[in-house]
Amino acid sequence: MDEAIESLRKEALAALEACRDPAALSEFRVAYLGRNGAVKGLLGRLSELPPEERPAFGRDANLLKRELEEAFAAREKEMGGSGGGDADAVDITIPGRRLPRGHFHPVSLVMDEICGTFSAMGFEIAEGPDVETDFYNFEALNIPAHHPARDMHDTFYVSESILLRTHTSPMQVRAMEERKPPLRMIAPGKVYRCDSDVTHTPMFHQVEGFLVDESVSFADLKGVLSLFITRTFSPDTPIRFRPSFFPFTEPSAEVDIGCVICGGGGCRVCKQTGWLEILGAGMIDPEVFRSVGYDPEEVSGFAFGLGVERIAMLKYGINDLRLFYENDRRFIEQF
Ligand code: 2U9
Repeated sequence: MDEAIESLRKEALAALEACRDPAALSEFRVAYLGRNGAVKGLLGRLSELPPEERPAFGRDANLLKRELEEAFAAREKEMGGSGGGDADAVDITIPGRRLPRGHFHPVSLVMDEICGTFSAMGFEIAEGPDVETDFYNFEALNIPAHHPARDMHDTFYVSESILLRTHTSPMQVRAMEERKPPLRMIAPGKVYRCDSDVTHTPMFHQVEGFLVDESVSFADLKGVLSLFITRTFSPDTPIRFRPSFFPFTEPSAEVDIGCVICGGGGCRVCKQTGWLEILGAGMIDPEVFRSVGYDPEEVSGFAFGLGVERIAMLKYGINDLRLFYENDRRFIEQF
C-alpha cells in the first residue's frame, strides 16, 4: 500500500478513536470523509501519479474510504449517537433552520383596519355564507327578477334560486329579520361577480354596513362615513358626496375623496378629475324595510358598501389588481 494512504489510515483511525462526543464525530466526518476531506484529497492526487501506479493507488484509496466509513459507523453506534452520517439520528448541536416569517396579505390588513374603525363606532361584525339564496341576495334588497344586477353575466348561479353572493348585504337582511332596531352592523367578506378584466376579478372583498334606528338621517350617514374616511386615509382628506342610484337605498350617493396620488391636481389614476370614488351609500329603501318586517314609518337607517381591494390599492399605491391574487412573497412581504 502507498505510504501516504497507510499514514492517512493510521491518522484517521487514531482520530476516530479519540472522538468522545457527537460533535467530535461530526468534525471527523467532515475532515476525513467529507466532500473536501482528506480521503477525497487523496483521490484527487491520482492524476499526479504515473499512469502505471494509478490503478493500485485508486483501489487502495477506495478501500481506505470504505474502511473508514465502516469504522465511523461502528464508532457512531458505539457512542449511541450520530456524527451526522445516520439519516435517522438527530445531531442536537446543529443550529435549527430559520423558518421564513409570514406576512399578512394587504387585503387582510385593510379589512382588519376597516373592521376596527367600525367596531370603535359600536358596529357589530357579522359573517355569513358565500352561497346564498336568490331571496337574500336580491329579492329582499329590492332587486326584482327583471333587474339588470341579476343578469347571468353578473351572477354565478348554482341553481335557479341558489347563487354565489354578489354582495355581503344578505347577512344584514338576515340580522334585520331576526332582530329589532336599533342595529348597527358591518358585514365583511368575499363576494363573487361574473366579471374579469384588468380592473375586475370574479372574486373580491367587500365591507357593507348599515345602521337602523328611529330618526336616522343622511347627516348621520355623512358623520359616520366621514369619520371612517379620515381614520382610513388622513384627517384632512377632502370628501364629497355625489348623488347616485342603488336599488336598496333612496336617496343614494357615491362618496369621493381627494385623489391620494396627485393631491387633487389631476392625474392618470383620478382621470384628471382630482377625485377618487371609494364608497357607495344611501338611506335604506322603505321596500327593504318592508321585506324584513320593519315599518318604514317607524324606523329609518343608512347603509354603505365598499370594495376592500380598491381601498388597499389607494392606501398603499398598488397599481395592478392582479398583484393581490398572485401570492408572490416579494409583494406580500412589503406590507
Ligand atoms: C342592507 C340594505 C342596504 C349596502 C350598500 C352600496 C351602497 C354600494 C358598492 C361599493 C363598491 C359595492 O364593492 S362595491 O362594488 N356598494 O355602493 N352598498 S349601499 O346597502 C345595503 C346593505 C344592507 C340591509
